[in-house]
Amino acid sequence: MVSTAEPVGIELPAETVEAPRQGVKQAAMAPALDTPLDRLTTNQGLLLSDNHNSLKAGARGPTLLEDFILREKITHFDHERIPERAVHARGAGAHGFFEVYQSESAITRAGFLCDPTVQTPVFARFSTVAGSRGSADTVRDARGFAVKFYTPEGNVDLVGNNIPVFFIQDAIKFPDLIHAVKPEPDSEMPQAASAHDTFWDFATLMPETTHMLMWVMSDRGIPRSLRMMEGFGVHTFRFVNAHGVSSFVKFHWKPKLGVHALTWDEAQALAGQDVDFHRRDLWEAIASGQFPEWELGVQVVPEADEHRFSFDLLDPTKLIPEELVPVRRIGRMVLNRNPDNFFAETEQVAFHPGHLVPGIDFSNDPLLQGRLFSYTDTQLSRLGGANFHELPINRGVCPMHNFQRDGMHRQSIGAGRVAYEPNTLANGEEFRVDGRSFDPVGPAGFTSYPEALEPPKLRARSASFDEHYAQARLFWVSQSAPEKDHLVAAFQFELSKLQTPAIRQRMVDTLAHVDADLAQRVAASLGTKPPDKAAATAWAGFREGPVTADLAPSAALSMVVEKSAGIATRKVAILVADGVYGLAVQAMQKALAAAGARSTLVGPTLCRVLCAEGGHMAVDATQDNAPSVLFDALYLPPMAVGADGLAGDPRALRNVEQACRHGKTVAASGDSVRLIAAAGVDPKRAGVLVDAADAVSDAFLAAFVMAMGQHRHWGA
Ligand code: HDE
Repeated sequence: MVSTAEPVGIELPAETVEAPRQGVKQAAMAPALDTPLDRLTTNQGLLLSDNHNSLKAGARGPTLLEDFILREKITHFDHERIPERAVHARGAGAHGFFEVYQSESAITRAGFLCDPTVQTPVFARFSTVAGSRGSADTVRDARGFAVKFYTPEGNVDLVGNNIPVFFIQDAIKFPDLIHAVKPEPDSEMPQAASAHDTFWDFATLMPETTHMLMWVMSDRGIPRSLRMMEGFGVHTFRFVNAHGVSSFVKFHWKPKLGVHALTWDEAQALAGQDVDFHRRDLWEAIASGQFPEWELGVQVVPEADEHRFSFDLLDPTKLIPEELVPVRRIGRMVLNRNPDNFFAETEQVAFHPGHLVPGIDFSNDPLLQGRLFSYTDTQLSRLGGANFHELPINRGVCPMHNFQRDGMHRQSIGAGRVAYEPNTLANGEEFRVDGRSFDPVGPAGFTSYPEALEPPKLRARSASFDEHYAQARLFWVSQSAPEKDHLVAAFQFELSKLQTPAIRQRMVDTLAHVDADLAQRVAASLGTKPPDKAAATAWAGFREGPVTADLAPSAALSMVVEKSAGIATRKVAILVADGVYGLAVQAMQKALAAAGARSTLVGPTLCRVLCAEGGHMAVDATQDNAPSVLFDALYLPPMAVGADGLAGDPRALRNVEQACRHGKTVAASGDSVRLIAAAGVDPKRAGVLVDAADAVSDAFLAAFVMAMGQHRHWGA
């Protein structure tokens, strides 16, 4: 296995890539002038003598049209923006690598899944769905989880989400879904939020959305970190091995740091306190060498078992419970390099579920089939033409050759007179195999899986897609009590924002099909009539199907941490002020660093604080610019008795109260213990650790680390 000590990124082909016969070259990027970085030039390379003043008729006179330097600079600026993605506009990306643990040749002939000695470069992009490019990271939404593998056989894109199912079953409903969730067209409100009438109007009229609604309203809709999300390919794909044997496959990404969420209150505060919360978290983790890691898992279903489930494998509103088909972890992805340029890489990267290599193929999932059209099409308007595959971030690492030519922003220079096939002129001699002038490469080439079809042509949906509630119920019964509370609160919040009471009623009636208790709890604060299952059946009757037997609760669907996932990369605020015991602070910092966590000294101001032992301590942030929502835990170190400490600082009290309300670990030592009660928090509350001693003991430090590893403490 190749060592991972050094960061591995994409090695883009810098020089000419010679095609087999007809010479296609990457454009030779004229390195004519090696301009030193301390000089400026125009885009044509003309050295500038002044970059501060435009050309004028007299120092106080009008600017001259002649000023081609001003015009070039401003014209370029005027055209800096490209259309943002229609969905998933807000995102963050990173480079890294993928490696398979052992050859998976028994199930697929995809080269990058068959050779454990190879590290495949990847670029991953995570995103929200509904918000525009500048919207907040922490809104309630599904998250995109897209990975581009640069393999020697061609690029493979796994374009998934952090939720294993989707809202709709057929691609033809996608524009409706997105128009419903996006800001309403007259007012362009609300931004990056599903809590408005049009979304719930659509959702309640489309009962197939119910399962995904459960996931989005759960804590999965507000991840703690992009590094702490699962990823899912959602659709059923196909693997095909070298013998042509096909099996169905669902893809999973399992994060090494576990799956964790924010609280809704925290998520809303963060949308103001740090709109870039997730992007910054990913960037800082990679920059500090704490590389995020996921394992790639697969659920493989032999073709013969296609119909053995109570749901249809082709229905993207259903998952395969891990209890029925275990997830086998086959490799790992490490993200170890931040982009050099957000626009060139994260913004211009173009994913497409149809980017694949021999050994991977599609199922007939009607949502997936529609996506196979959409992704190239969208790049044409977003990236301005048909040559987006030549942008450095999209270029493959394998040779590429065909006779497509020209178009906007073409970069490769196709030499020679031949741009058609068959031909006899490309090589100066006749070259023909089976009447073609290219080598069809036999089994090495991609061939679609020859699935037998007997299709009447019709617009219809399979009756096997008709059941919409059993897996929504499975999700509900698989949640822990606090997760259920959060889910109920999320439905209540979203539905309370609606202006049309009838939509609210439709949703609680729909929830009655999922679980009576859930529906009643959601309805309780909304002033609706009691949930009425029959009413939902009446208006949703056109899609009502048989309700299958309940599935057993699935532990994999809950995010509750049963054993400590460790605290690596977690952030702790240590609140300091004049009179702090510096030795206690140092002991805590050391213990946190040993566990891989990061600490920030938060002071009343940015001025250094006086230590009880004498001397000073520098601070990193202030009570104003670093509120508790930016951290996973708080520590209140001991203060010299008589020092004002933090007890008189309302900001510190607010941070303590907020951190406890958000279920975080809060510890206090010595005189600072009184802050807990002063903040209105019961010192016996779960997750609160107090120790009257001025010196922190090893046992106290260990207890703090252990408590943080639980992520949250929901007890009172
Ligand atoms: Fe997408 N989707 N999508 N989608 N999607 C796009 O492509 C689309 C769907 C997903 O970081 C767009 O390049 C249709 C499911 C991700 O760049 C667009 C349908 C899943 C990303 C598009 C779906 C996804 C996109 C917008 C229904 C989870 C961001 C920009 C038939 C499995 C990729 C772009 C990135 C992006 C269309 C449904 C995931 C418009 C028509 C299901 C992660 O082409």
